[in-house]
Amino acid sequence: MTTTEISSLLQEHRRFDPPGPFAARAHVKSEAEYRAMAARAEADPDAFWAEQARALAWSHPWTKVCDWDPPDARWFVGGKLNVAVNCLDRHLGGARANQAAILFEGEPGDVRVLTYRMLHREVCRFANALLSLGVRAGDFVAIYLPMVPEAAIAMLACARIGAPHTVVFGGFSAEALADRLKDSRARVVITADGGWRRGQVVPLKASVDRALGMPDVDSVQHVVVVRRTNNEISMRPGRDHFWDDLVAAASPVHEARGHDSEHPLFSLYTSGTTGKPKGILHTTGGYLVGAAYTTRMVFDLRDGDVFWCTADIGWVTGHSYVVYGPLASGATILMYEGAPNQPGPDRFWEMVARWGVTILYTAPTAIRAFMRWGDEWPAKHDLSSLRLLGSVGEPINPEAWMWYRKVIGGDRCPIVDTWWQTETGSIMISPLPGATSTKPGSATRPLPGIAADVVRKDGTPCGPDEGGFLVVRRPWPSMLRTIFGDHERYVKTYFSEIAGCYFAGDGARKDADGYFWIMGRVDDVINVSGHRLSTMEVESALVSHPKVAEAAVVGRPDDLKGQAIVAFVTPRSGAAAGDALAAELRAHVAEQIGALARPEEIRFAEALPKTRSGKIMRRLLREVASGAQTRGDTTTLEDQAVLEKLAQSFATDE
Ligand code: 7RM
Repeated sequence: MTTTEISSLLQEHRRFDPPGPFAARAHVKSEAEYRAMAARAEADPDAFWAEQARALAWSHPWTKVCDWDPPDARWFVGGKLNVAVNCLDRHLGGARANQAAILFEGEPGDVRVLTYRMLHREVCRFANALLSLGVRAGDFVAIYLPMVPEAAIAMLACARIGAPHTVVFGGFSAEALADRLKDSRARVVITADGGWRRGQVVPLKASVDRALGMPDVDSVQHVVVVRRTNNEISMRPGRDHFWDDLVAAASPVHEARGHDSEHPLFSLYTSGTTGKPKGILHTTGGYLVGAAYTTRMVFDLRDGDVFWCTADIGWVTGHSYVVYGPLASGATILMYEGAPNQPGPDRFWEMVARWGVTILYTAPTAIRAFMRWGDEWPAKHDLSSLRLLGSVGEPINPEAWMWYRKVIGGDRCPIVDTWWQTETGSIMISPLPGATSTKPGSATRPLPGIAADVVRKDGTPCGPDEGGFLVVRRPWPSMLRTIFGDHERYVKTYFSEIAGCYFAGDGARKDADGYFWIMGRVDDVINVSGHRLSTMEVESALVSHPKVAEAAVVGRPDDLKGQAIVAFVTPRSGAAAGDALAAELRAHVAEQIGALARPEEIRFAEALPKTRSGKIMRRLLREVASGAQTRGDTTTLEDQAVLEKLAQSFATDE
């Protein structure tokens, strides 16, 4: 955020109270109720979390709520439960059995509806199919699928048999997939022939084939292929199987057993400050307690809701609020495969009206795109089914917040701006829609049970409006347990910066009302359209190109994406800087990581500015990238004089 943006946030005084009719029916109905609940959680966290955990079905009771041996936590110790049973079997007893669990719409407009009973059968069949491939509890399974029902079915089937999944976003490249397969040592990959995106086929199976041919990708024994786009693919006999064939041969009956509360449920890779993405590991009991509790509280779920979280299952938001949280709560979810502007900019609004969506949860970057496309698109559709709106992934600017409230929510729906992370597993800071009065741009206050705070480097609390580090003082059930295969990095990244606290990597301030204003990352992580990327990751991709000698990547503020990637590149001698090389490098990054990491702008420089100790001066480059911006021209050769001058002005404090 720029200084002007921060000062405009400091002047944000608008407040919106929960609408009366909404509050009257809500789970938490008033500020007083919120305060009482938060105080109860604060006074006896174990009792509070035990109460939340009792909302789930356990096959064996826990003996201890939380075993906290900083920085290692175990939750509901000794307890056993099955996540798929909680999301499915538990709902089959009464009327919910025939209620829709998944409403699916593909990008081309094809529709499928699965009731809880149908979803349960599909999950049992696929669980048996995985067993028939030799998958056992503890084996990792990679999922590389478009947003189709099979994605949720595969996740739940893995959970059912205790095989942790690692979902890889379908927009990631073969190289990125290979890295994740190597690190997780997945035995099976579940993919599709392709997925639909803006009318084009995303050739997923071809990427899997390439990934499996890369050095050291040697753990995968089977590939399961969902037929989706019917494009031509190659199938290797013995290794590759069609989903349909496996499932046709599998029984729809599967007796699930409870898994230990601390049994790994999934790992999900996310960017940190180094080039190598880290596998964030979540476990069974605590994660599901967190996902279910927050879904109920933050989205105020009730019977009849149609919940649409627009995130892809490749991100943690898709894990917690497309699949696990809503299904554990017996909700009806809407799942959409494609782009928000295919075939037109009103695709979302047309779907909200047609499916009768009551809760919409999306990202600021999408909201800003809708704003730009114009009010006429939502205006064409009846959005009166909506009763609650949510935002996640990056700070939402007050202007977008106000637009969302007025144009989409008809000034009637509360907005929940939810702050959380892959690492936290579930929402941490958010309004309770029936209780919290909201301020545009603020995620408001921590949920009951969450001990979030803003502190100085020495761990002492910041005063009102004093910027500091966002931390969490006490463990919470859905916290990550480790970075897969690198516990030392877990300790160092999250529990070493600020003594005695979990450090989130974000800067924030609390205002005089105790409301949190998240200011963004304080590390080298950038947030592009709500997607986390590390500058190092993009730099490693750039320097792996033969024509690049050195590269430095920074984020610059972007009206639409939040941040845009700007790369400063020094070409190797003999390589000509220019549009052709820039295009080649952008394509190279897309191939190495995925299209979302493709730099918006590449600037060539004869040399990069460095400190005496040889560190690239990123802070300086950030200034250059956001200041001396030449629109449309992506390949400016940096003026060395400008860099040197700036370098001098920074040299003292970098
Ligand atoms: C859920 C998710 C996490 C990072 C986090 C923040 C930023 C997320 C908000 C937000 C301001 C929000 N997981 N972030 N939500 N910043 N307000 N409501 O996004 O692991 O992919 O990213 O995203 O910087 O640290 S994530």
